[in-house]
Amino acid sequence: MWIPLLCLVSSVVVVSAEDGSAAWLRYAPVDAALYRHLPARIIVRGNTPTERASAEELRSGLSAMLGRTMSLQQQNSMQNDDADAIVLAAAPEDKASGWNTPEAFSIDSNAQQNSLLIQGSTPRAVLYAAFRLLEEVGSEQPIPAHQQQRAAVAIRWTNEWDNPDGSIERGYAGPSIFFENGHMRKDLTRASAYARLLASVGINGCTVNNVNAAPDVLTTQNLQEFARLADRFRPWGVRLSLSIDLASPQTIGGLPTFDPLDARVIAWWQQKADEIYRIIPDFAGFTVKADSEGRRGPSQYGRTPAGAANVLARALRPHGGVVLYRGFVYNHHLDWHDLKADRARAAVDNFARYDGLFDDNVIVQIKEGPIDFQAREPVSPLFAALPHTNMALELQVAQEYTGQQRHMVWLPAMWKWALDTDLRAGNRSTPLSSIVSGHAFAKADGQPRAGGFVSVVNVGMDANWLHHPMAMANLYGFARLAWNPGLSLDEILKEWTRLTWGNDPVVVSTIHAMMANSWQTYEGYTGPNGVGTLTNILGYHFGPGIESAERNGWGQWIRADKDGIGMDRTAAGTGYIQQYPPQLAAQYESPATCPDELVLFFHHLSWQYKLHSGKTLIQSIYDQHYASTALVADYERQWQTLHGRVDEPRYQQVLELLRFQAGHAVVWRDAMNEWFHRTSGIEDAQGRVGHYSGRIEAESMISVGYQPRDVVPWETASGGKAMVCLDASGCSLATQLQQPEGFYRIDVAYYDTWQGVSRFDLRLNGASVAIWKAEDTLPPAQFDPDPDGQTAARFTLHNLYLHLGDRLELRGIPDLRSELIRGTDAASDFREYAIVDYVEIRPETSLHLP
Ligand code: GCW
Repeated sequence: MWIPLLCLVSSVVVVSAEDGSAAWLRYAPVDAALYRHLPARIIVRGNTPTERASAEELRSGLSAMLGRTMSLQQQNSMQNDDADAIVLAAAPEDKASGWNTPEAFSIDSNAQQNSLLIQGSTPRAVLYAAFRLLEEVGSEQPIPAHQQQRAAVAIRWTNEWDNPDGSIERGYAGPSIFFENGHMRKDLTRASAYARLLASVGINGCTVNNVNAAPDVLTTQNLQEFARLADRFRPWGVRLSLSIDLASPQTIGGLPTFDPLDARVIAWWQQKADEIYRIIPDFAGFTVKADSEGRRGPSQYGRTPAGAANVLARALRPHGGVVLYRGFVYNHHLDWHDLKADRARAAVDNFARYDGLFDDNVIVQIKEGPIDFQAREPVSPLFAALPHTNMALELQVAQEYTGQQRHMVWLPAMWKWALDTDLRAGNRSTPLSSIVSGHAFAKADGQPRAGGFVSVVNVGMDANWLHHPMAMANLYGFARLAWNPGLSLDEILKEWTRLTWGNDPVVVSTIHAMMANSWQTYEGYTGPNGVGTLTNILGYHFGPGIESAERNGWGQWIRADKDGIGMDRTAAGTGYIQQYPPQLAAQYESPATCPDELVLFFHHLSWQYKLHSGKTLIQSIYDQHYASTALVADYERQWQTLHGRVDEPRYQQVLELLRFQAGHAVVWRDAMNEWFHRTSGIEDAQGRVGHYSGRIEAESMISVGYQPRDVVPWETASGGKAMVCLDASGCSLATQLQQPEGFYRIDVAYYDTWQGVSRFDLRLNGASVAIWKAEDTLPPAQFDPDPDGQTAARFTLHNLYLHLGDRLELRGIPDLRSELIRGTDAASDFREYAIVDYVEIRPETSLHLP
């Protein structure tokens, strides 16, 4: 089966090496004949930095893709020399209303003159039109004779959770592109490149610092540093915004209070806003996290979110600025014993009563689910509870609970599912998309409310921005949905693929097949039936760590015991379901009408509960884990069919990540199934859980030097134990093959902890067959010194020919050097002990490409 494929691959043109930094702006050559009528001359009427950037982008992009030289001229409208030209013309921006006027553009061709007229409602809109044209050419799509587009909402922002020291909260792709050692980076080249990337998909605002804002963000000195960044953003139409600490009037203003309604505090905010606009004239506004996760807020003075937000909003209003006030306000010291306590209730409980009290330039920014970016959650009921308030949807491109840019997960599938959810507010059709675009609850004058789309992105210094090349599809998809939530997922994914990986139809269809259902697949091995991502919620949020959800104040409880699992959020339980409009509440209230994929979010069910699928809950959990890990295992094979069709460095990078994901998915599968099995006491009807063919626990191998160690939590090691080596010269584990002669695949489950670099040597009858290092370049994205669900890794060797009685030996050489902890000044005690969990020897089912 593989042979003809190899022949096919060899006939493909050689593709040049890339590092992913160009993302979807590669401007690779296209079939130029498709665009032979496109004029070679570009005329730009205006002279703002943004219009100049639009014209230059068009010139360089078209020249590169079409392989011909495009000329560029700046002309005023009087010259009227449009024949044989692409003409860019923008209306000036109205600063006062600009923040709430979605950009619009048109692209019209005039066959007689052979011209293309691009008109934008603002310079920024012209830029979007230019990028649109480039995307059409780049993806070899026809250029329509006439097209008109208008953004669904005016607020299309990213939030970057970057800290002044250069670290990024929940950042998985290297340090900040903005900050270093408490200051703005000297070299802001990457920041400019990022703004261009954002502009290319219509993002017009960027909050550049962590919502857990440093207290001194707003000092004059810092504002001057931010001004340098705003200068970099400006040509690309990206307005800079800042996360602020509501206590600033006290911490940096020297006032005795930060009570938002205190006259001195009000005056302080006004003066601060005036100062900001003197330094950054196009400043976009503030993002506010208050009274949440230990951050101080208005509740300290008995004031409301509306009271605090309006003080800020009034200070910003004369300058055209806005306040994005986050709805993520909850108590993380809840009492686990209280069956009525429920974190999911917090948003509605804390905000609904203030509906209508927020000023016009305040937007309440609400995460899509009531908890926190889990693998799946229902849509937050707060969206239906604020009909007289501007609302923005907060999503997370950063894959905090969804694989941290080490697992391939196409998140727009989740977002689209949320956007299409009809909340039935007022017993009428109100899909989430209509709410966040401001149409569902129009203002008294019939005009749509201000709406918005915001995503936490957390790009870093990794050349390709997000570490996993496929993660960039999430940034692209977020932006495209923010521009037009009506776009189809297929359209978005295929367009991203064409621009990122090329127009080869095999590439486009293969990547589509791999990614389209990857969210549901990830959900299948990490958090079934709406229970939440069963990760270590007290730490990394990456690998399995099921019971970390229970018995603490954070309220991500799953309430599992031998009888069943799930939070009871019905009227008899926490009452959360009643926060939804009546029709949706009625649907969710009974397990009989609640969709299977959400049922554990709302209900406490027995393990033997029969789902709509006809399976018992427990069997469905087992089955979903096996089915989804099998799908992940197949990604590698699918990707290998593209070898030679995409450039080698990016090919290899994705291949390695997919291999890691396949192994880590098995870690998840076994941890989850073992835990559910032990907790429920119910056998897997198919006999898989607890019975792993060919698996030999490290602790039962013939050991020289290795010693057993308990792993915490137990389910993250097979049998709850692993073997560690404390001998600098190395240790070994051996076994003799009990199976008949043939081709085998060998999987070694080991732990790759940060810092050290352990080495492994797999030997057959004394001769080395594979050598590898545990060098933590893949998992985890964050520091973890222990063997657990975050550091569990896997090495696979295919096609090893073995005979009965062969001796297989694994040598592990630990790293006992004491080093500095990466990125800190602390000396490391966290050496790496070449830790091994098990070895699996299974017959090879099909021959594998090397
Ligand atoms: O998801 C949680 C994260 C925190 C984050 C918080 C928030 C910035 O674990 O790291 O803090 O949400 O959204 O404010």
